[in-house]
Amino acid sequence: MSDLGELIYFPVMAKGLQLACIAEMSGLPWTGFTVEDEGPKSWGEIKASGVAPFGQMPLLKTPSGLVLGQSCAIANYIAKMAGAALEGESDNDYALSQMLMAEAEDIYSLLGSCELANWKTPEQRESAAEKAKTLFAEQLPAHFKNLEELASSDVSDEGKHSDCKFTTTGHTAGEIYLLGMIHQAVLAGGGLALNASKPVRGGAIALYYPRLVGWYNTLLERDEIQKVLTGGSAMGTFNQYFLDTPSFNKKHGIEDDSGYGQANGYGTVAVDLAAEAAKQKEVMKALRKSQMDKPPPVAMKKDPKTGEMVKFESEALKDDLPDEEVEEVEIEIPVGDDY
Ligand SMILES: N[C@@H](CCC(=O)N[C@@H](CS)C(=O)NCC(=O)O)C(=O)O
Repeated sequence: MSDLGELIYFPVMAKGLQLACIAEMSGLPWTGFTVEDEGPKSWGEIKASGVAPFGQMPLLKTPSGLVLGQSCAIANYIAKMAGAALEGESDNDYALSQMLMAEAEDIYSLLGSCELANWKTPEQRESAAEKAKTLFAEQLPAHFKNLEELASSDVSDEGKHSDCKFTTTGHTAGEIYLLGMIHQAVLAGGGLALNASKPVRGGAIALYYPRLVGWYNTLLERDEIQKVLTGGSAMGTFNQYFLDTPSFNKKHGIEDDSGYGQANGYGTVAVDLAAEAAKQKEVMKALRKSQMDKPPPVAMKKDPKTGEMVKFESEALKDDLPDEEVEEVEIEIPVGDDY
């Protein structure tokens, strides 16, 4: 069984979590460590030694003596060593895995652009607060929507999704890489967006992204992934890198939570449709109310003496205007299922 080598990174999830998960899922032996503050295992000394090809981590020192930089290259090298277990069972699996790895990098860039890292100051975070709101309310849901459409599942008669995955196996290197990034987005406040639900016929509630959520939960629960997340892998504990607002506020002694991280799960375009539907519903409600609060100008009433129904005309509501021509207009209200 070939050895993968030694993985080195900072003690934060950022670009390390995914690689440790992929290494663990390879089933191959590997070692690793997260850098220390001082000494030969510190980033200062490693960087100064010049071994890092781009002066950055993560790094993988392979058994042949090669030092690899760049996360995607490391992920793909590990996948090649593991074969079908991480590259999938077909060329299509391999291609999808590559596509999902690139998609995961895009999600990481989005997270990185919103000043959510654990070392940012409250001022830096505040300066990107609007950007972060857009990320959680619109950009992430748009990514989730695209991913949902790429995923497959078995659906039961009751509409329950099982065997949710993107490739034949559901755990190619690209899928594991994506899992790591989505998990970091969830920890930073994206859980609401990922688990967003909508009312459906029959009073039930359905997830917006059932296949994506099914795949995410299944993979997340795997022993290998849990081992990494609970600090049991060769890399030890990975601290959360992108912080959710409550954790950030706690860290900085800030009391108020601005409500950031709220998401509706519709995605960019559908937000407008949803707002439109809500507006139309309000208009209809107001119209109905204004009609029902008034007695009709003409109605039938029971004559107390004869007991017969007679026409009753309200003097107060009578006017001298000619009758209006009523045009039949059909109001179309968008329904959630089409979003
Ligand atoms: N494209 C690279 C980016 C690596 C990177 O940005 N590494 C950062 C930490 S996440 C780093 O090593 N920073 C320390 C430094 O530049 O000295 C990858 O995906 O591996």
